[in-house]
Amino acid sequence: MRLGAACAAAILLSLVHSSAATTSLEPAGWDAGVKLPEAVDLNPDPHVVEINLEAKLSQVEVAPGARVEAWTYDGGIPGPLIRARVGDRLVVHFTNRLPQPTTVHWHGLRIPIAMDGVPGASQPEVPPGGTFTYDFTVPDAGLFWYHPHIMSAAQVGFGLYGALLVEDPDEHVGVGDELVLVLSDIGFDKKGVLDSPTSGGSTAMVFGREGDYVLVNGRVRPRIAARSGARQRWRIVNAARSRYFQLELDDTSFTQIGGDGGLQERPEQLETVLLAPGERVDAIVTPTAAAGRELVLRALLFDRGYGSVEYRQPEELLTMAMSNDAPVLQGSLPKIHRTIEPLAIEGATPVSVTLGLGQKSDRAYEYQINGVPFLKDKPLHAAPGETQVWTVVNDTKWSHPFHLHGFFFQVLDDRGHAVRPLAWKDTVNVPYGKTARFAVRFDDRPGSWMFHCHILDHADGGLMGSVIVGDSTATTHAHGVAKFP
Ligand SMILES: [Cu+2]
Repeated sequence: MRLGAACAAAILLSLVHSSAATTSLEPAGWDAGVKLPEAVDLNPDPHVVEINLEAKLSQVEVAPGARVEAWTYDGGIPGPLIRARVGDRLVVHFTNRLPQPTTVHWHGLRIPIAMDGVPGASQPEVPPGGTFTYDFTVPDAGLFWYHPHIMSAAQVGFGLYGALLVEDPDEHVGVGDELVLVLSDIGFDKKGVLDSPTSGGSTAMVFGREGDYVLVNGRVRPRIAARSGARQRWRIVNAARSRYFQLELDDTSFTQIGGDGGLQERPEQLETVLLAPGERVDAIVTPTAAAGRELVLRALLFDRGYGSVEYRQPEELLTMAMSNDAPVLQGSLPKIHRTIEPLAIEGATPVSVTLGLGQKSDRAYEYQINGVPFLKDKPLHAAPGETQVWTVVNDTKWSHPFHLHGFFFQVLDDRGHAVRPLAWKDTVNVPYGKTARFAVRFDDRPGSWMFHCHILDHADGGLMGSVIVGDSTATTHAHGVAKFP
């Protein structure tokens, strides 16, 4: 009998937990100001997400009266939220209706090189009017994102980016209210004409161009509602071409539970969270304030080098209006834990990458890796199964978010130990004048994989290279549609 009662209690407890994890505590329509359109799954198979995606020019209003002829996926900034479950097959029928060639890169996904969206290494460019089918299995849970990998600074700056949320049904975070927040910026004039991607010339390239309109899910300072004491899970991606976001929410801390590659080892309580371009943050916030009060999410000044703090002010990103609903008193969060083993780095191959800035001519600069732009004709190499420790030295006066395609890594501290809480990353900020280290284990996905600064002006300005995994002749060219295994 006692056993039976214990069982019943356990079942009841799990019901309470699961309902807490799926039921909204927020007022109706609380997230309407930031809700992203979602891609429509055309495939009835529950394990296949099959969508159409179209890149095209479209009129977009980012603030009342502020309209721009932007470059969009499916007509909006950002593009549609693609939602899948870990292990699903994702099929994307992509059509290019832009006046330029483009591709789609799936940032952070550990997928075959033929699906990585890099012209020359993965697939041919998709010309205007052309199509390409991306078809792969999503191997990891987390928030990822998609964007072009041709003239990236221009095309991303014009509005081409969207979020891909890969959910894990077995993940028990215990929060039913969730936002996906895509942070970005865009620049255009009073006539709604986009800023030239080369405005400001070489000097602007060296800094990294930022747009005047700072956007949350494509809008200038949108509003959401919130109920005091109710938890919200924020899945955030920085999709800006250059801008950093150091976030602070009035009177509210962040419980960061994950980042680029899904949940981290354990939660971490933070007053601010930093997202360099390309990075993601998964955090729980619990605003507690009187009805009618407005809490502001702002980007604090963040020093990423000369020009980033001088004559600038913090930027207000989002307003959270506290509702009249009775405050919620919630118990403690469920224990959020993910077992991540530190990569064994004894005997790992050391790899040195130095980021520098050189001068091509009197007034033209170029970024360099190990002394040459684009690591000209000198790709790095790795064998499947090989573990490498990369040391990335930033020998410039600007910070660089360093991104590796196709593989996760673990950031190491000065003594070579993995930074706690352990987390999988694909992008790490290398502050100016500083050095970052990470350990990466290459698995058996041969090909030529890019690494580059995710300030896309810097990438286009020379901070880009590749690592060839496996036999270099296995590098794929002009692949067309890859067959699903
Ligand atoms: Cu950079």
